[in-house]
Amino acid sequence: MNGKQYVEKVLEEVKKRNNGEVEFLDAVTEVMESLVPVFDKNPKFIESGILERITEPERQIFFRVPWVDDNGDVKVNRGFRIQFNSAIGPYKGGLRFHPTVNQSIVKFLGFEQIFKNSLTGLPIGGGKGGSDFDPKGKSDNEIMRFCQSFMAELYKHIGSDIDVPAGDIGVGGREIGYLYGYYKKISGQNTPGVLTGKGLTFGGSLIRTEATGYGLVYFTEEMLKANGTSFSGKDVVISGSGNVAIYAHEKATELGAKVIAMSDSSGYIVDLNGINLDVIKDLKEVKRARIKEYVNIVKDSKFVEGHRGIWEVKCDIALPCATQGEINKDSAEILVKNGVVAVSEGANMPSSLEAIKVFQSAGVLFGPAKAANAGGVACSALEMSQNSMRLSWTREEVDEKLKDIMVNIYKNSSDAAKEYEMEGNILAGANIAGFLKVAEAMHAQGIV
Ligand code: NDP
Ligand code: 2IT
Repeated sequence: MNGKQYVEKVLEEVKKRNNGEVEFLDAVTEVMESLVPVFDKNPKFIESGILERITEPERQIFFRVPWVDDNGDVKVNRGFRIQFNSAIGPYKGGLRFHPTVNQSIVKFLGFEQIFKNSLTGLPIGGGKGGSDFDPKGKSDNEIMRFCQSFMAELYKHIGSDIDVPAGDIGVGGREIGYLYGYYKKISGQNTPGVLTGKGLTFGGSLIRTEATGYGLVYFTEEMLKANGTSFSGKDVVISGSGNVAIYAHEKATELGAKVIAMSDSSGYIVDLNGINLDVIKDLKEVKRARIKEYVNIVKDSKFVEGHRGIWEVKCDIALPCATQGEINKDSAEILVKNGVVAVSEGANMPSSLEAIKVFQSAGVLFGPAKAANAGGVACSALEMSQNSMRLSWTREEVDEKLKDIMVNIYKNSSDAAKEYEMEGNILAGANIAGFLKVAEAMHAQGIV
């Protein structure tokens, strides 16, 4: 069986077994299509059934999360943790609290995480979790009670050498604090390495908050440099206005770019003078307000309802940092028509498979999520190292390590693309480089 036949055969089985899980199947298809030449060159991976095994989670945990709201009403949400692959280290990946969370979403995120974590060069396996709980409009006490109920089940399955969750959409420093406090109480263990993204007073790492956004910009700058350009003087559009978007704005601005549009799920703002990040931080990090309030504070800015329209704002660089599926084929065509030079993904799977094809055939530089947004989990792994050593590195030390990791991810992805005769295709290169390390580890460990 050659590489193409093997990939087609396994893809067929995966589609049958995971029927209807659109996001998961998209993520698997994207990775597997890049791997055909890898199997032609390494038939041993076919013999040891790497694809059949890597596409099936090692363990999936679904659980009830009951909690009581401020009115005394009982609410029930569903909790998920997918322990996808432990070949190169403990399961590692975030928790997402958002009403859209379901089995397919958690599985696509966990699957992506396997390759992303491998690309960081650090010893972390792939996992992901979350709940269909909606944190919007909830009081701090409701958030705390929910986090405690969620952890009351999750704690049985995690540990600093087993599975190490962190944040994602709807889970930030506040939630990680509540989750950690309750873990400690019911497990009786003070092992900070069980969660990352912790507060700085109880084992958190400097730069973890900034890491995904900063890392995205470090990676993208490297991609731009390799193509004779840079962020300097560029107009940038960033979707979202959460953790990733805010720190992508901060670093892109530091490198001389101007961020002219940002969004939340209600709509987007445009400020051609450059969006004032202090205002955004105050609205989003402190007040947990909606982005449309920006226009009441900063004159000459505008708000447009609906989040998809943001891609109609003419820009040189687009950084999707909100959620999956936010750039479809039509949006991609508009970006290309308006002369976009680079699209680099802060969110996980923000571009549809069709949108990616539009960028690639137009020669747009494309930074795929699993490479471009790996800075967050990389810094989480640095947090785990500091926790193990019971030491903390300075801001400068962590930032330097983060930058090196992102530069290496670009280099390894670019080199792998070249080696497999797809020069310039960073998507294929990232899939191949991420896969090879995990596949070697799985092969060496036998059929488990
Ligand atoms: P946050 O919860 O901090 O922010 C999410 C942002 O995206 C908000 O502005 C939110 O708007 C917007 N958003 C969420 N869902 C939708 C939707 N369905 N339509 C439009 N806008 C939406 O999350 P993060 O910044 O942490 O995560 C953003 C993306 O980055 C996700 O894809 C995540 O998986 C990915 N990521 C995060 C990492 C991390 O370390 N945090 C690491 C790597 C990737 P609203 O407030 O209106 O919901
Ligand atoms: O998608 C991601 O990489 C994250 N949400 C970060 C995971 C982590 O463990 O820091």
